[in-house]
Amino acid sequence: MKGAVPLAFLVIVASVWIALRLSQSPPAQAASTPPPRAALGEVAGFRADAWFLPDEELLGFVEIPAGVFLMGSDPSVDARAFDIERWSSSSAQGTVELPVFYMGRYEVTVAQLGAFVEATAYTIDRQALQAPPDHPAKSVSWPDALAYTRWLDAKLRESSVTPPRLAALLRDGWRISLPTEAEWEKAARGADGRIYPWGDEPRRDRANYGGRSTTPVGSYECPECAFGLSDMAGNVWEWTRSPYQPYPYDATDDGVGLEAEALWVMRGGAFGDPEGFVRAANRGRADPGARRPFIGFRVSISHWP
Ligand SMILES: [Ca+2]
Ligand SMILES: [Ca+2]
Repeated sequence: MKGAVPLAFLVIVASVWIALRLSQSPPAQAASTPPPRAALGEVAGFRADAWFLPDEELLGFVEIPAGVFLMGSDPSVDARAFDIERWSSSSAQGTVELPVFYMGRYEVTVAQLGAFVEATAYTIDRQALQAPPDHPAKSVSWPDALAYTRWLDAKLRESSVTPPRLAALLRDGWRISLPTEAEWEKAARGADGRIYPWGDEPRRDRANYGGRSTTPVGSYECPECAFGLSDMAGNVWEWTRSPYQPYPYDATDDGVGLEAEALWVMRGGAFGDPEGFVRAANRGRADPGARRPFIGFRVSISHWP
C-alpha cells in the first residue's frame, strides 16, 4: 500500500501535465467553412466583377521600378535593428538590384480570399474570413497563400476583365505569386534606406501596430510611403516566397516547392506588434503550416526565368 499514494499522485501529475500540453497546442485544423454570404456583396473601392481586386487601372498592382536598394539594417543608424538583419561579418547592409516587378497595393482581403474559397471549395481555417470584407485575410498558412496566388494567376490569364497590360505580362513569362523577401523590402522602404515605409521614425498615424485588431486595408493614409503601398508596416504579417536563411540574401533558392520543413520569411509585423517589429527590414519567420490570426499576405507579379 505504501507505493499506492505516490503512484496515484504521479498519475494526477501526468494528467495535469497532459491537459496543460493539450491546452497549449494549436487548435486542430478547422473544418472548411463557407465564406459569410454578406462578405461577397459589394465592397467599396473593390470590383465585385474582378475577384474583389481594387478598382484601379491595374487592379491594385503597383509597378516597382528596376534598380538597387539598401537591404538589411545598420544598428548604428537603427537602434532597433535585430542581429538577423545584419548583411555579413564585414558589412551591415547590402545593395541589391532587382528587375521591375509589381506589388499589390493592399494586403489580400477577406473578400478576395472569400471569392477564391467560394470558387474552389478550398479548405481554410474558419478564422480566415471572420472579419469584414475589407479587412486583411488572416490565419492563412503558407500553402493557403500560395494556392490563392495560383488561382488568381489562372483567373487573370483566362478572363476578359484582366487589364491588357497585365494580360501581356502574363503571356510574357510573368507570374502572380508571393513576393520574395527582397521584393517585399524594396517595396516597403524604397531605395533610400529608410527604416519605416514613411521615414526613419515610428508613427502611429501611419500604420496599424501596437493595437488590438486588424483594420480595413488602406485605412492609414501614408503620402510619404514608398510607391503608395498600404499596410507594409503592421495590420497583418505577410508571407513571402523566401525560405528563412542568414544574410547575405540569395535569390537563387527562393521559390516554391522547397523542402516542407523550411521556415518561410514573413514581413512587416502585425496590429499587435511593437514599433521595432514593423520596421521594413525586420524578418519574421514561421512554419509553413502556421495559421495565425496575425499572419496574412499580399500578391506580387514578377518575371520568372
Ligand atoms: Ca502588413
Ligand atoms: Ca534565399
